[in-house]
Amino acid sequence: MMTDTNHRPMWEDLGLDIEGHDQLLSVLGQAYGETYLSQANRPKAMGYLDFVLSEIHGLRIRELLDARRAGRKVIGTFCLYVPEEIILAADGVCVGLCAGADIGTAHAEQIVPRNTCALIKSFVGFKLARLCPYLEACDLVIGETTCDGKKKAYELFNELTETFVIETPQMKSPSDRSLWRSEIARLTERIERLTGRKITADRLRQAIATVNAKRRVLHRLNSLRAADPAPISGRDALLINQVQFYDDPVRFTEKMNALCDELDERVAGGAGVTPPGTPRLLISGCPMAAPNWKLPFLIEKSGAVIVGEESCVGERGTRNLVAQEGETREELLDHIAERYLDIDCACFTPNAERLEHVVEMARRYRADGVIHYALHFCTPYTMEAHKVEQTLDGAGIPLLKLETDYSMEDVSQLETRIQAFLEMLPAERSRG
Ligand code: BJ8
Repeated sequence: MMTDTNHRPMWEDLGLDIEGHDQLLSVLGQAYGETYLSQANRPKAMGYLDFVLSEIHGLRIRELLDARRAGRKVIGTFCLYVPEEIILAADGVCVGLCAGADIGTAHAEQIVPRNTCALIKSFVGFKLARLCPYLEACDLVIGETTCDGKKKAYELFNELTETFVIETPQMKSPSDRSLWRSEIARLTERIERLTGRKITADRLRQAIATVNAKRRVLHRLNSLRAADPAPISGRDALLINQVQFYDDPVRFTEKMNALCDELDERVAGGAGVTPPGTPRLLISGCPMAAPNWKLPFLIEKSGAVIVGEESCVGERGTRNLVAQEGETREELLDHIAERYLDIDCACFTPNAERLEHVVEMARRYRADGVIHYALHFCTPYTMEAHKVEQTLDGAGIPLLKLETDYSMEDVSQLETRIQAFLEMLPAERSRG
């Protein structure tokens, strides 16, 4: 898996460290086998995801390079606040860059402090170690001033690859909204300059429709997961949410609709991926960027099923649609700005919407409990965990707070805590 030697000349042309990259692919292949291919009773349509993963550094990279040869630009992003619609409207290709492996950590720690979250170390490490073909295929990276770690890391990152940073506010007052709207205009202008394409109202409308369709299919998937028994594992749902960041959006939507057709049948027939009565959990917290599958694997291996993700790689990222009505490009950009500022990331203060969403999601997915997941040294999410705890406590929903990173050192400790949490969940579960 993932070792097709035909791709080697392409990786060499991209300047990858071939030996290190071979190692990465072999670690990934092994982790994928253990986490994904070992699952029983997977939906058949997950075969598409298996194929995508088997070509994660192969065919998709080839597509990106073909797009570049055809005159299109490839633009990398690291955060939900960067509107994909603006990139698509300029005929660009948007790639959500992964930051979920610790293979480049030693490189990263040469320029960022050790007490930086694993996600930041991961993207810095990938670049320094020349291991990510997506990064190397990008014409431009867009950063954002969300948390302090990211915004300072982008200053260093810009010395390695051109990084255009937009300012995300920290609050949502009228003056923050107008700052944000002007940043959307500045981003639009930068992308037009890079691509040489004018972003018209028609192109923007089409791009909005494309990304909304992708979000809608993920809403469809989410609502199917509310069924008991759940028709798909949390691991597979996470993979789908990860792949949506770099697959072609139209193809992805079509394939995921086919998957949902299959899940519809499962739900109608009362069939699940796990037996009825399996404890159902909601994950809430930091994003799980590919290939970070550690915690979902441990949770489901312990006998629970994950039924929802209150996460950027999950429902926080796809909850809201962009309004499609509007005659002019400026009106459509207004809608984009509004939609993106509604995202409830912990980098904002106050962030009451997120607390409401965690409770609402736990109820909608009939979760028996919530696992709050934060990366070590992530101040926004580790701090906000306390409010999540208070809120869930008030709602009578059990919570387990975990902090971890991408290393495997704490696996047995995490397993013990997850198992203890599952044991204390009420035996008679009241749902709905
Ligand atoms: S919208 S969550 S993707 S900023 S884990 S780097 S917050 S120290 S990733 Fe994020 Fe956008 Fe918000 Fe989502 Fe900083 Fe925390 Fe690290 Fe984080």
